[in-house]
Amino acid sequence: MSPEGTPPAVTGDVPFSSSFALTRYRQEGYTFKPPGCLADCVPGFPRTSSRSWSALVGRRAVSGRVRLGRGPTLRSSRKARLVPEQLHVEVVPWGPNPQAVAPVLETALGDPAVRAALGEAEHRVLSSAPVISEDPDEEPTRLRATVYDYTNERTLLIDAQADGSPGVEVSSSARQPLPSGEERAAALALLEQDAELGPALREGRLTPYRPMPPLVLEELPDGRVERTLAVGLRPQGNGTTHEIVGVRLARGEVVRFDGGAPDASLADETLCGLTDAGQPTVQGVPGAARITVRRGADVLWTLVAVRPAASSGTNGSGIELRSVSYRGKRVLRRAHVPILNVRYDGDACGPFRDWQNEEGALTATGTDVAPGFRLCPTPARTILETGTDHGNFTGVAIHVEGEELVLTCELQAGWYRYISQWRLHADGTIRPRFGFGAVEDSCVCSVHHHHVYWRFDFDVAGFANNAVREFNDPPPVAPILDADHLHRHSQDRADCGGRQ
Ligand SMILES: [Cu+2]
Repeated sequence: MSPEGTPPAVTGDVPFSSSFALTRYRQEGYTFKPPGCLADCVPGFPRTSSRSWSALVGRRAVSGRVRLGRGPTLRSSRKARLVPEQLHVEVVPWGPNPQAVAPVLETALGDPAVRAALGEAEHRVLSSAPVISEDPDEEPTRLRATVYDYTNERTLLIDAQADGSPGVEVSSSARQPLPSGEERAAALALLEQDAELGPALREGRLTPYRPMPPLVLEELPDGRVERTLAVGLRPQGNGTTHEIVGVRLARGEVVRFDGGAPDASLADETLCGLTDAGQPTVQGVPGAARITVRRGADVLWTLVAVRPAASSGTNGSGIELRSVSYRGKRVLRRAHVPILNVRYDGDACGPFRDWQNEEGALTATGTDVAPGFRLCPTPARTILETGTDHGNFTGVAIHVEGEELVLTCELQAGWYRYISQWRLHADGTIRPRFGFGAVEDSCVCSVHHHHVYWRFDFDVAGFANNAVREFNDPPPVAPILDADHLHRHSQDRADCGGRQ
């Protein structure tokens, strides 16, 4: 959200702001609520206003609700009509079993093609996860291990068949993947041996934390990047100074920066943000679930939810919904947040492009129903409710609040904490929400804005007759367009690769 309360920009090929889609949506008995914010770590940061959404889609599109049909048991008395039968939620695992992924990839790593590519290079497996299919109805058939080759400063992607059948593919990339937990631990172990910083770290006078950016991407003359993990060192008094340093695992080298922090970051005396529990996070692991919401015999919602740690996109996309149907009719092919940026006023820090595939802990008590999914009788408590990012569960907490199914997950990106949440009402309303927080650091003392880009691929009652209508407020300036608010496109899904 921008601070002006304007609606989020939307990427993708979908009729997100389409009055056609919304009209159709309503005709089918659904309503769609604006994406919105739960909170923000910047005081005075406004939440999304209903006005801004009305401006986006027109007031008529969001006014009114569609009444639910009532089951026969609800007609027996006036009281029964006022108290609908409780919603029942069923969750079953979907996609590859996490326990099956590791052995398949372990075998793949021993493949001659992989051994030839790695040779004697020093390397580390950073993540192992299924490759999410573009088709939301298709279960993943490939698994991918992401390996960093420190000797040659490159990333190797090793793809194997999920069922363990032969056929390993190896490709290399100059892209720097996010550090893994094991890699961060190795960096910290190296820092503890540093002649200048080691004693203060070992004695607890400096506390390590995860800063932004997570990696320092300085290019070598040949265009490669020497992999350098950023580590924040928070002072605990006793004459220590706040600093963000770089650790080069390949050389076993610690890099100190002029001004105490790499470009685009800041390490000064002032710290803002909530307490950092420093708990382990979860990234790059499988986990998806098929969820069914019923009231009595009526099936209201069916969908597949992918945990953020397994979500699609270059940097993940939060809790990803796929194949969402309401009362037996398809509503969304996919809905997620593929892009999340942070911009500081005057570029005091950043800008940063954050990732949505690293899960932090929240507090959720209930039953583990699928890998990374916990069904709870009470709402999950995140950093926004507790004021700390300490928790007892990493994954997606599911609970029913009144007439809504609520999916909640807490995400981490450096010092940022995000809440990815979806609310699906029994009356067909979908409310995507996002929450913002941060743990102690220097950058977030400055005014900044989190920009959340939702991507909604609507397939209301199927994908036929798709159309895109874009509403701009304020209207674009002529002659770019016709200076009208409403800009129409027509789009035939079959022209975009087609799908069934
Ligand atoms: Cu913030």
